[in-house]
Amino acid sequence: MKIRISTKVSEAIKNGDPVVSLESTIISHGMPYPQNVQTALEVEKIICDNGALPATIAIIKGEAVIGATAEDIEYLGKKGSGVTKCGCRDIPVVLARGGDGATTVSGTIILSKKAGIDIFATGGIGGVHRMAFKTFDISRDLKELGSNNIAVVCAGAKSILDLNLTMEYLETEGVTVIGYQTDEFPAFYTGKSGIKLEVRMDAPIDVAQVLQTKKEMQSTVGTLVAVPIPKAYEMDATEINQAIDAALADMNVLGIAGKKVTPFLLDRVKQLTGGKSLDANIALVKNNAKVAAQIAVEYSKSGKH
Ligand code: PSU
Ligand code: MN
Repeated sequence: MKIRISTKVSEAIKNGDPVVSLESTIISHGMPYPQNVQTALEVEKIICDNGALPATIAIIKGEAVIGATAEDIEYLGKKGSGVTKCGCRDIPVVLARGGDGATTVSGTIILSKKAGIDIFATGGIGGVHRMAFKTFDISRDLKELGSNNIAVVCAGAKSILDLNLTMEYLETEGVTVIGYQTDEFPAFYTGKSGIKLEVRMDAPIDVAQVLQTKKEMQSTVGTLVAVPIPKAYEMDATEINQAIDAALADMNVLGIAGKKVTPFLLDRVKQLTGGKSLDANIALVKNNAKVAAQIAVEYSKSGKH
């Protein structure tokens, strides 16, 4: 297996300095070019401005990259869905073939842990799909969160999924779910899902203490830090839910299945909301990056005591 860890990132990991990893499917399959590249670079800058080091993760020409360069990000963003969407099962195939891959949440968790990174920021995680009792469509993201001690900072999950079943699955997997400055599991485009959370934390240091405790326990299970989209960017719940229902109906008519489901729904929702969902998406990813960097700074301090 070929792996390229940027010098800065490997130094920071060795020293226990704050590092935040980032996924790349959001670049290739989650947003259109050039907003995808622009957002990815801005997100990295936000992490730096908040005192941590970003490490975007991807596979480029058969090499697992931990800490993609600006050129790598431009390359992935331009190729878009021409890059293989890499979850857990796809990584070895793309590496062995010398191909290009964009890592999903599950893929990014695996490569983050391989490099020794404990905190990862993204937009939304995959989950249990609606009608999963018939389709069996449950994202690998949940299994990977359940088997790696990593903190994933996200804006909850989209209601293209069944959020109640997703929460049940996270409980089965033993994933600690923390509402960051919220009592409710956020629904990505909106802060509210109606699903109450047991654990709420309001400061980065409180989350960092949980992560430090899990490290000391040698836990092998992940943590989900759910951060609501900033109020100013929240979408109208009725509008977004109508778009999601229409996208799901289109998916059923077209018979979309397997790994194409999530990218199809994301793209359809974007079309149906006239691009409004993209603005919300960009705003929440940036906010998650900031929160993840702040948590990483506190986590690093607690590790050096
Ligand atoms: N949800 C989003 N945006 C995304 C994804 C999910 O709101 O970009 C991407 C992430 O990379 C996630 C993946 O890990 O889709 C989940 O795909 P699947 O449902 O096929 O497991
Ligand atoms: Mn799936």
